[in-house]
Amino acid sequence: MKTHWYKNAVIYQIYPFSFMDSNNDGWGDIGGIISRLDYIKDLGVTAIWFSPLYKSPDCDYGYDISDYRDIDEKFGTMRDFERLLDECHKRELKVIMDMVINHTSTEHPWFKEAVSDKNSKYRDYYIIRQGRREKGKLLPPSNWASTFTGSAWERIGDSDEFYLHLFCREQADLNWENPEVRKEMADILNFWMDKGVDGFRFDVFNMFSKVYPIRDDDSKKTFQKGAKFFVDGPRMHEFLKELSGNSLSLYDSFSVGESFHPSRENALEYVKEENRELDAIFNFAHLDSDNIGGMKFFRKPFDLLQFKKGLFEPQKDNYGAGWNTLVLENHDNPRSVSRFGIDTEHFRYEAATLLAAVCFLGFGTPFIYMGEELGLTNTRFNNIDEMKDPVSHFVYDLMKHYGMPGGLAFRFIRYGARDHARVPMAWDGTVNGGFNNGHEPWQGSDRSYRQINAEKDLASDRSVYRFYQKVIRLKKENEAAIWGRTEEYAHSSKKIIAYSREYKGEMLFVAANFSKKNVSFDLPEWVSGADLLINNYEGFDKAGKAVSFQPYQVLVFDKRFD
Ligand code: TEU
Repeated sequence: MKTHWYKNAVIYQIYPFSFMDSNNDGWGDIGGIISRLDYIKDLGVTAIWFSPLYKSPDCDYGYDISDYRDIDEKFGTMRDFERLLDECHKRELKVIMDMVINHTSTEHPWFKEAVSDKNSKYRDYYIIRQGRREKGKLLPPSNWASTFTGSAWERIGDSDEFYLHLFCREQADLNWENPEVRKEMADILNFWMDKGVDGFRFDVFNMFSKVYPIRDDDSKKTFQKGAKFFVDGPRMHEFLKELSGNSLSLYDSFSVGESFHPSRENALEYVKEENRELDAIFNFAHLDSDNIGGMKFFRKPFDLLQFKKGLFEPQKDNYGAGWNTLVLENHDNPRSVSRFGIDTEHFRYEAATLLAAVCFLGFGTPFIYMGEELGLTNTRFNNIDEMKDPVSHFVYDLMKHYGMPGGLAFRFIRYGARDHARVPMAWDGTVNGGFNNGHEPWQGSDRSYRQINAEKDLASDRSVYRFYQKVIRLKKENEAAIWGRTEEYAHSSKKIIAYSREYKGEMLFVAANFSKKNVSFDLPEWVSGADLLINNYEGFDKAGKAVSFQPYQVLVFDKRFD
């Protein structure tokens, strides 16, 4: 019986490589996570989403799985995982696992057998096609491009055949047309839910279905060659309904999908409750408001109107039909307080608290990425070799390949790199920020943990963590904050973001100045006499209905109209 617990939940994401290293080998691990569960519980969150913990050769740091039913030894054992599950549930923290089933690692036994035995049943677990010969040259089956640069096809040995990989060449796409593959996936989900896991985050779910027969993409304008043949494919809704029917709907589970450039129509269809596909999906449109065309490395001046459109559109579309998610950071994005044109140096606390209130009091379930609750900033990497993410290196090499000087290419990469989210967590000012007892971490950081860390923040009277506790408590206890319809105000303002949440005669009003200068904004009539619940400054300057908002000031009011 589904209780829809996620509708009144706040979810915390852990990237296990970088959270806490309990055996001092430089890699975060399950023992380390267990040692910090009270820190997470005290924040007030309801559930933890763990990025992949499964066996993986780490070409894409866990998002290339070689065994879906086992834990990678660097994180611990299956026994350790069961202890983690137990410790979480003891603290009434639900556990959400990351499920990467658009592709497997090429180290997965299925793939190894698929490419070594033409008659193996596993050959049809992947998308393997004959190459084309043009002027004697062997070309890939189609002109589809990988998301991580280059062709999406990799030749199998010296044969004329290729396998499809929409990400790294070490991540081979699964053939979801094959009912055996779909059954394998349902069985894997049930394996973990039988253990007590409460839900899943599905990696790039809307790429499962491809258009066949496979052919070239002749579109002139596309963000990725072939996308029209593998994004929101023709059998997506059928596959999700089947997966839900054979697994998710059999448990009180929660399912959230990471979508890859979904159409607005499909984004709604995936989450419509009557469709029984997914409970929610991630929408990232607002996170492209400081880059060109969704390419995080190509910076542009922050556009608050684009940010607001990306934040509010899904709230309006999904209200009354499905559920929504609210996210600013994850393991694929730089730190939010270091983006969006924010003057981080002078207003890190104000901006970090503004982002939390403005984003998480919207309609939907908030997702907080580890360290966001401390207002952690981007890392000052000195050169590309200090970065571990394959995408940073792929794009850096590509820029150099097209003649861009290394220094310039590095500056582009540094702005939008995923690496910023993957440096060790800053717990205190000791060696490696308290991530471990001194062993060099798998991914180095820039020692800013000496200034910004959990210990310092919790001891401060301007604590981002404590502000998050307040916002999370309001989000979980205020009916309008949970169930309310969102109505946007100041739609065309390039400095002010404001909206109300209305539910059964209760109104919440959130207003903020998303700039580094004072801005005056008239509060709506109905706000007069409302209770002020949140203010990230001491007091506020009001004359009549006009409030002079200080840089990155956010105010949250509540009013009951009985
Ligand atoms: O991300 C999919 C995705 O779209 C991002 O990779 C995005 O393209 C990337 O950040 C480009 O900068 C998911 C996972 O979240 C990501 O960590 C994996 O690398 C990817 O899928 C492949 O599994």
